[in-house]
Amino acid sequence: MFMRILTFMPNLIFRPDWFLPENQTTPEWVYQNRRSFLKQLGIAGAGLMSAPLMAEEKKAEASSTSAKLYPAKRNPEFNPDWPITKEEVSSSYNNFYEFSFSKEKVKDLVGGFKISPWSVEVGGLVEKPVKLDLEDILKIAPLEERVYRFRCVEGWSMTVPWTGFPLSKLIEKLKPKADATFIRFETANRPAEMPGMKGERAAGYPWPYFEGLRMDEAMHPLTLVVTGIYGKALPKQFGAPIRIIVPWKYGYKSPKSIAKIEFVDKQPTTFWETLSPVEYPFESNVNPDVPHPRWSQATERIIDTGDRVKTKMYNGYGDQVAKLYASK
Ligand SMILES: Nc1nc2c(c(=O)[nH]1)N[C@H]1C(S)=C(S)[C@@H](COP(=O)(O)O)O[C@H]1N2
Ligand SMILES: [Mo]
Repeated sequence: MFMRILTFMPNLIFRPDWFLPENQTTPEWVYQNRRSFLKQLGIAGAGLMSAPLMAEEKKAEASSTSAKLYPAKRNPEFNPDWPITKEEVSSSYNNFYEFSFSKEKVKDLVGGFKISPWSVEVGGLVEKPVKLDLEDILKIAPLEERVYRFRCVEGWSMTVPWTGFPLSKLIEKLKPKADATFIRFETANRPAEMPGMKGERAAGYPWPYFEGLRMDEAMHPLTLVVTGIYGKALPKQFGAPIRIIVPWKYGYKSPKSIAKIEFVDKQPTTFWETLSPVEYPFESNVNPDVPHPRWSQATERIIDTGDRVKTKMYNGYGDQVAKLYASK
C-alpha cells in the first residue's frame, strides 16, 4: 500500500526504472514518522504528501548514505608514484570561478552553496530523458578510491585520492542513442549562491560553466564520476556534490558541481574554448611539447612541496590513453 503512494509522488516521477525501491534505502524512522504523519491527517491517498516532509526525508537519506560510503576502498591499480598532496593545500587552492577568481578565496565563499538535495538532469540523444537524484547516482556502481595526478593548464599539479566510479557505468545506464558521439556537462547555475558569478569581471564569462568530451574519452576507464576526496564526501570547493575527473587532460576539462548531462552528435563548445579557442581547445590533453600561447607547458609546480618537475605526455597516462589519439 505504502509503495503505491510513493509511486505517485511527483518528485519521483523521473526516477529511472533501475532505481532501487525506496524502502531499501530510507531509514526506518523516516517511515515511522511518515506513517504517523499520514495517520494524524487521517489520509492515505496519493498526492497528499507534504513537500517539506519530502525534503526532510531526502536530507536524512543523503546524510545516512554519505556516512556509509566513505572512505571507499582504494583501488591499488590506480596509484601513481607520487606522494599525495597535503589536504590543507589542495583544499585551499581551487579554481572554481563561480565563487572567486582567486584560488585562495574559494573555500571561504562556498558556505551558501546548497548541495542537498541535488539532482542531475539528463537529456539530448538518450533513450529516456531523466532527472537523477544524487542518491540514485551513488547506487549505480560501488565507489572506489583512486589516486590520480591532476595538472592545471596554469602549470601547477597535485596528486589526490578521488572517490567515485567510472563515468562509463553511468553512461551505460543512461543508454545514449547510437548517434551520440559527444557528451556535454553543465555546472549548476546559481548566482544567488555563487558570489563569483556577480560583478563586472564575471559578466564577461559565458555562465554556467560547461564542458564536453568525445564519447570514447567519456567511456574510457580512467574517466571518473567523483563524489569524494581524501576519504570523505567532496568538500564544496572541490565541486561538490558531483564532478567529473579526466586525469590526462588539463584541469578545466574536469567540470565541478554537475547539474546537467547531455548527449549530442556534434562536438560541443566549452566554457574556456568560447573565451579563447587557441588557448583552451576542446581536446586539451596534457602535452609538455605544446606550449600554451602565453607560457611553456614543459614543467609544472607541485602545489604543496613547491617542487618543479617535468610534465609528462598525457599527464603520465599515455599507456592507457594514447590509443584514443593514435590516428593523428
Ligand atoms: N564549474 C567549474 N568547474 C571547474 C572550474 C570552474 O571554474 N568551474 N575550474 C576548472 C579548473 S581550471 C581546474 S584546474 C579544476 C580545479 O579543481 P580543484 O579545485 O578540485 O583542484 O576545476 C575545473 N572545473
Ligand atoms: Mo585549471
